[in-house]
Amino acid sequence: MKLIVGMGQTGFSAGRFFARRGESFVAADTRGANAPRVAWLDAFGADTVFDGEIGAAMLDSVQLRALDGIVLSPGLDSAVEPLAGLLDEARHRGIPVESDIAVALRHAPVPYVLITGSNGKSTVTALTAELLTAAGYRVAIGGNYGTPALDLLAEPGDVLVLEVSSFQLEACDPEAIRARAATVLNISADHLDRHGSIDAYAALKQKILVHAETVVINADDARVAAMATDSGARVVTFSAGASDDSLGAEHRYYLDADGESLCRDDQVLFAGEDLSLPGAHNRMNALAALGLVEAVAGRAALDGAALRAALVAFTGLPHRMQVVCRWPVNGGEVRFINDSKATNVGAAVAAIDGLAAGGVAGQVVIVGGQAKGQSFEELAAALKTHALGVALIGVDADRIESVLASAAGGTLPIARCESLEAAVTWAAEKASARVSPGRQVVVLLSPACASFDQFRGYADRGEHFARAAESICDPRDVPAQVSVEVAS
Ligand code: UMA
Ligand code: ADP
Repeated sequence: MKLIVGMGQTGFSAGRFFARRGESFVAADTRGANAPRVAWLDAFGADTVFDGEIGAAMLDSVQLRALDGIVLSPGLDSAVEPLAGLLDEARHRGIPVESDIAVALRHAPVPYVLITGSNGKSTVTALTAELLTAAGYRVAIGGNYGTPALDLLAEPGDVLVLEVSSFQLEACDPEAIRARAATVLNISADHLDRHGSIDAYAALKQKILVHAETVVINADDARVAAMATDSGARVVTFSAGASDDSLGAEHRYYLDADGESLCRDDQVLFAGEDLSLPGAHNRMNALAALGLVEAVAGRAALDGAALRAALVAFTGLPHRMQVVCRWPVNGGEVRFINDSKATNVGAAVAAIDGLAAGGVAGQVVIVGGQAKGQSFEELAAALKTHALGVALIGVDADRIESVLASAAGGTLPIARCESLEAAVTWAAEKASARVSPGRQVVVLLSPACASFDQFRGYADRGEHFARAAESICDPRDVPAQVSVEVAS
C-alpha cells in the first residue's frame, strides 16, 4: 500500500502508475476543500482517498496499516507542518518517502536523460527530444515539463528525456539515479525560500550527476564546473568560448569566435543560421542539447540531415522571449515580448541584457510577483543600465521597488501597478514616447518572480499579457508568433 501526498498532476500520475501495476494506494492532500477530490474520486474511486487529517497520526490509522511507501508531490514543502510530522514519523518507522521522479527512475525500463538547472531546462529538454527524434529514437519527454514522469513509463519508447526540478530532487536518493546523460545547465538563485541557501539548492541539482554515465557541464558557470570534478562520469563541457580543458572533458562544445557557430572540439558543427532560437543564452542551451544527444546517439548522429533540419525548425517554447505583437507608432514600433517564464532573476537578467545587446532602442520592463526569497540587486543593475522604465506588479513589489530605488537613485521611472493590464498600458505609453522613425522599443514582460499571487501560473500570466498587448496593437498587424532577435 502506497500513500500519495498531493492530488495535483503528480498525484494523479502516481495513482495511474500504481493502478497499472495493481498496487493499492490512498491519497491525501493538505488543501482540504480546495483539493481536486471530485476528479480524484472519478479517476480512482472512494477507497483511494485518505479519510482523516494529514499528520503523524495517520500512520496508525486502519486505512494505512499496510503502508510501505510514500510518494510526495513536488509542490509540497516537507519542512512545513503537518507534513513535516508525518514524514519524520514515516522515516522513523523505516517507510521510504520518495518523489515521483525517484519512483520513476527506479522503474524506468529504458535509458534516461536528465536535465536540470535554474534556467533553460524546458528549452533544452524540448530541443534534446526533438534532436533525438530526428536521430531516429522514439522519445518520451516530460518530468517537470509537460507529462509527469510516471505517466511516461506506460509508453517509454527508446529513451526518456526528463526535466527535473529541485523540488523533485529533494526526496530522491542520488544512489538510485543512473542517467545515460545528465546536465546541470546553470545555477542562479531560485526557490531559496524553500531550500534555504544557494548551496543547498545546488546540492539538490547535483544529485543527477553523481552516477550519470556522461555529465554535460557548463564550463562557464563556476558552481556547475565544480560539480564536474566531483563526478566519476565521462565529462563533456559546453561554453560560450573555447574553454580550457581543466575539467578533463572528453569533448568540448563551444561557440566559435563569431559567437554564433556551434563547435565541437576542433570542428564547426553548425553555423549560426542553423539555429532559429534567439539569443546568446539559447546558443548555450543548444550546445548542451547537442552534448546530451551525442551521449545517447553517438557522434555520427550529429551529422544527420534530419538532425540539422530539426535544429533549424526549433524556434523555442511559448512564454519565453516570444514576440506577441507589434504596435506601429511614430514611424517605428513598440514590440511586446512575453517572457513570462522568467520566474527568477537570472532569467530576467538574461532577457534584459540579451535585448540590449541585440540593439533595440530601449525597453520598458514589467517585473514582480512572488519573490521566492531572491535578492534583486543583479536585476536592479540590469534595469538601471538598460531600462527606460519599470512597471512593478504583484505581492513583492515593495521589496523590488526599494532595491531598484536605491540602485537607480531616482533616475529610473518606476510605476506601481495594480494589475498586469495596468502595467502593460503604462509601459506601452512610456515605450511609444521613445519610438522614433525606424526604431523599435520593447515592452518586455520578464517578471523575475513566480506568478501564483495573481495568476494560475506563468502561462496564465503570459496569456494575460498577450491579451493586453494585442488590445493595444492593431490586430491587423499582429503577426504569427515569432521569436525576437536578441543578443548574439
Ligand atoms: N498543494 C498543496 N497541498 C497538496 C498538494 C499540492 O498545497 O496536498 C499545492 C502546492 O503547494 C502547489 C500546488 O498545490 O502550490 C501544486 O503542487 P503539486 O505538487 O500538486 O504540483 P503538480 O500539479 O503535481 O505539478 C508538479 C510541478 N509543480 C510544482 O513543482 C509546484 C509541475 O511543475 C510539473 O510540471 C508537474 O508536477 C509534472 O511533473 C511546474 C512548476 O512550477 C511547472 N515547477 C517548478 C518550476 O519549474 O520552477 C518547480
Ligand atoms: P526552465 O525550464 O529552467 O524554467 P525555460 O527554458 O522554460 O527554463 O526558460 C525559462 C526562462 O529562462 C525564460 O525566460 C528563458 O528566456 C530564460 N532562459 C532560457 N535559457 C536560459 C539560460 N541558459 N540562461 C538564462 N536564462 C535562460
